[in-house]
Amino acid sequence: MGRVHRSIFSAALFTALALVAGACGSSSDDSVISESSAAIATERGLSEADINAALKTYTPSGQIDEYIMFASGGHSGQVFVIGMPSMRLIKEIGVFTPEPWQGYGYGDENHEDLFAAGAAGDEELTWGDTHHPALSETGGDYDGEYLFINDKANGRVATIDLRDFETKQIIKNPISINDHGGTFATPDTEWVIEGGQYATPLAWDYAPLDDYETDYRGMITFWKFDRAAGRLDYDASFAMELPPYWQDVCDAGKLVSEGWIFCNSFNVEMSTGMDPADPENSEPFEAGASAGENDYLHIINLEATTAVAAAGKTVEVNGFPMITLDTVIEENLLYFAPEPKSPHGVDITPGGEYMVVSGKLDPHVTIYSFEKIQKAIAAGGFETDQYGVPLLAFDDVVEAQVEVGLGPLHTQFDDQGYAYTSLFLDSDVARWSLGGPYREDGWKLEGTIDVHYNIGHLATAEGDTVSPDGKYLVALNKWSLDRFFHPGPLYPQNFQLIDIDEPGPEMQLLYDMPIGNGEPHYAQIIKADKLNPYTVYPEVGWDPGTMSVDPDAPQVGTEGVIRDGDNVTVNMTLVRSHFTPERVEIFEGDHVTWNLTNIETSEDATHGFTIPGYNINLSLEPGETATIEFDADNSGVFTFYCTEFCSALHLEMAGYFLVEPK
Ligand code: CUK
Ligand code: CUA
Repeated sequence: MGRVHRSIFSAALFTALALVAGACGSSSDDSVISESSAAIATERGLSEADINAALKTYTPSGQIDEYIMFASGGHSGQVFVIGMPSMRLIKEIGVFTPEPWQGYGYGDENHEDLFAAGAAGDEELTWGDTHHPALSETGGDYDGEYLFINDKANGRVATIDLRDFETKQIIKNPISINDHGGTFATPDTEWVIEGGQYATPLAWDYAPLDDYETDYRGMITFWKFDRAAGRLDYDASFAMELPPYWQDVCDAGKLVSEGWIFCNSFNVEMSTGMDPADPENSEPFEAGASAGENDYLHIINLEATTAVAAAGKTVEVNGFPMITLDTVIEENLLYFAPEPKSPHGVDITPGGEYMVVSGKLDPHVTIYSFEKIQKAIAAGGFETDQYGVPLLAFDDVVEAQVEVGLGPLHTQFDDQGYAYTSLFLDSDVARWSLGGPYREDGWKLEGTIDVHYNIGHLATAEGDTVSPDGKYLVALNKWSLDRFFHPGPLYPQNFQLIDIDEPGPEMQLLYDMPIGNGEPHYAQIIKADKLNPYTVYPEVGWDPGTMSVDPDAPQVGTEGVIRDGDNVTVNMTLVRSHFTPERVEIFEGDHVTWNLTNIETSEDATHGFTIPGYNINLSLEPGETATIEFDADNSGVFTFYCTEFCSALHLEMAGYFLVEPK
């Protein structure tokens, strides 16, 4: 695993550099560029592979990355936006956790509303565990308009608008306290799937673990997406009750399998963990939940399911429609197929023909055929599980198994008919060839590449669409050990960029990017030119909550302080380098509504606004309006100021907020 240092510069490397210099068209200085570059390479002990990697990733100042990766931020509760191949962090989008730079969650009424909507009952939640980002799709390809993400810890989903890369919606699942297998979008983003994880009684209810098999339930929730509104439509959404297996990661069928949803599961054993009162007759989860040879791939007929929900064949649980397990079975909405040894992840091939599942404790990937699944369903005559769900026979539905290595987890695809599976235990990525319509030499391992270390998900460019780009793969590694300076005992995660362009067994490691802020799980990678975000908000007085002009937003000439009894309204504009008004004088106990508009129309002319001692902090992007509301309970003199160094006289962009004691 040690890297090779070459102190003596090789002839091959010199040639490589000369060729590059030639390719740049500066033929007259070839030798000059090569020699000086060679000297640097020698001094730094870089190998030829290092130089190639540098040439493939170095992105000169002013050059925009070809791809943008949206990575979940794990227990940061956020989403990371990363340019590829440079692997530069461009933004951390505040989602489930307040984010101070964006002024996200520090008084702005829009954000207060978001966090209130995401509360679990009376409990406001200020963090999440983001796992699976899902870009909106049109015809099975990313369209660059929206991004969804789940909060595994608290069972929530969020919607992010990619016009301004801001979170617009947080929904708390009314039935399930946690989730995992979400979010996944159907090929036209009609539905956003939130799969479950740890079974619990429905609607966050109580039931003793002794009643696990009768009172605990699994869950999958179907959120209807209203693209015109840019929101998940709570009132048009519904849930499906499932047996209390631990549903895990899901994927939506596409092309030939469009209209179906696939989720893997584990703990079909229905282990309830170690019972301290009865250690002789119970087992810890790690043993109990992986005792059996098989778990169940969940195969859900989405079209039939949405029809059943639309027909009102649901019950209300915590005010939310749910298709009961009995109805699921009666209406033939769900089928199971055995999956080997503690599966994790199900990924659908670009054409939708195959479902790839990995068993964490099985060195194979198992490939199911959608055609065979349909034949088996049509043939009927099934066995069932103990709840009565039809169980398809393994041999009837499996197309192939490929031995890839130890601890296989997740799979992605490229444009050459290869699949890539992460191997947690081996710390490798396996490249293997798809069969059927993809490659003649199908269903065999091509090669592996070391990653550092303990890889979870991986992501290829547009790798879970109907038309993957290939080219790059990112390994999302959990441990970084000897890769970086270690900042104390909490080590960063390691994103490794890998070149997958050349067919065959070889792949090339290009770059290591430390992630020092949470543990990303999944990522999606979109061609940058599919994104079309605003440079400034379209009009001055723009409310990012409604994505339209707020007619009441302060504008030049309408600034001032208005008193109505104990209610004070402040209307303020911001422009380089002053607030209007600069003095706000009120009385202790007043209720304050403070409206602000950044009246700038220049790119990047953002102003901040903070009132010390009141935990108020906003970021106002060009054109943006925001409102804060609070009770002025603390008397004194408070110096508000602009927190963005916006101009030469930025320090003068300040004012006095005087709260006179009663
Ligand atoms: S999960 Cu973390 S490595 Cu939440 Cu998709 Cu597999
Ligand atoms: Cu505006 Cu500093």
